[in-house]
Amino acid sequence: MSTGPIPCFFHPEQLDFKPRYEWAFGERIDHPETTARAENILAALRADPERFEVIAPARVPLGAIRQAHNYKLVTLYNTASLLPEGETFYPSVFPRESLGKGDPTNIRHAGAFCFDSGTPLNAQTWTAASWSAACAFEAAGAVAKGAPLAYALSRPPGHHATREHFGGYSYFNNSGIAARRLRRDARVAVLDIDFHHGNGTQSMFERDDRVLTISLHGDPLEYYPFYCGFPGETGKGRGAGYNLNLPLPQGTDGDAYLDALESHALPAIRHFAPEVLVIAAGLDGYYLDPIGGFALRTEDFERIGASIASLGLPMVAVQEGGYYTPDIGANAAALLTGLSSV
Ligand code: OKP
Ligand code: ZN
Repeated sequence: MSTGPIPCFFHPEQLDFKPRYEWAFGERIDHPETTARAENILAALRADPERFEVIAPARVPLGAIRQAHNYKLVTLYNTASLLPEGETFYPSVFPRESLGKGDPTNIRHAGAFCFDSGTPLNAQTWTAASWSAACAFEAAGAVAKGAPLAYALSRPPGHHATREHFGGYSYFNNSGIAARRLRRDARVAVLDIDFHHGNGTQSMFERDDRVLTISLHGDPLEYYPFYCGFPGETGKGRGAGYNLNLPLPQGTDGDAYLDALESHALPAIRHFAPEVLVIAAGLDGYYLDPIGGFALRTEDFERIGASIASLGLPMVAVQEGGYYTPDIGANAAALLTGLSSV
């Protein structure tokens, strides 16, 4: 499959958003979702122009966001765009008794559309999140038009965002937006290899029998998002049987990861027989990742990519997590090398 460079989508305004901190197990930490993540991946792509072509996406159509999300999220992020420069809103009250009552033109109601305290809003959130979604939408378009593989350098990430709520550093579900675009004329599988359970993507498609969702992730009893990602969540209604969760123990290394991938995830994908695959491509299973708990090495990302590529499907890889910035470029390139190896 050597048909020119891999189209890689990225827009420089994704770098305008700089979340400063979040809360982790009671401690205030520097926010792991930094601009350096995207800058370092971009540098790795640009270092190899024969293999990677970096392309700025067009704006994501609002209709594409509207299909995946309650439009109130768009209104809320546009409300946040009016925050004074340097001011950030961290939702800290999350109503459960009066869901749906939030007014998205009032920033103080942001907690009604959010499920955690690690996902701040400021004047740049909309800019970065909408370009991040645009990358995924365009990468899906490139594959729909015949590219065997396209990569969305989406940042901020997306796989925790549900139809109604943001959280987990995710504002729009980029992988879900890509899957929705492809779903119009194809059977789609979403394979989430981010260290964390893709709860947002699961919830978007759990009633859908046209989109198979699979997530391999750290045990949610120990790791974010804590309340979902268990094997018993297999889909609902007509989507029953079309969601697969594969929690793996802390310390999972490349061999154990490949074993889970090849004995459970890939057979489920083959059985579903999709026409296209979306990969929620988190790199936070890396052994040095500050918030992940697996033991994957750079070579393992290439092996994982090659294993997925053995399915022989067109693929859209959408960047999700990965927080050890010094090696994130090498890890992204390794995954893409594996994905383009068959
Ligand atoms: C995003 B992705 C709660 C602390 C939890 C959220 C982790 C989000 C990971 N305030 N931190 O890489 O899946
Ligand atoms: Zn993650």
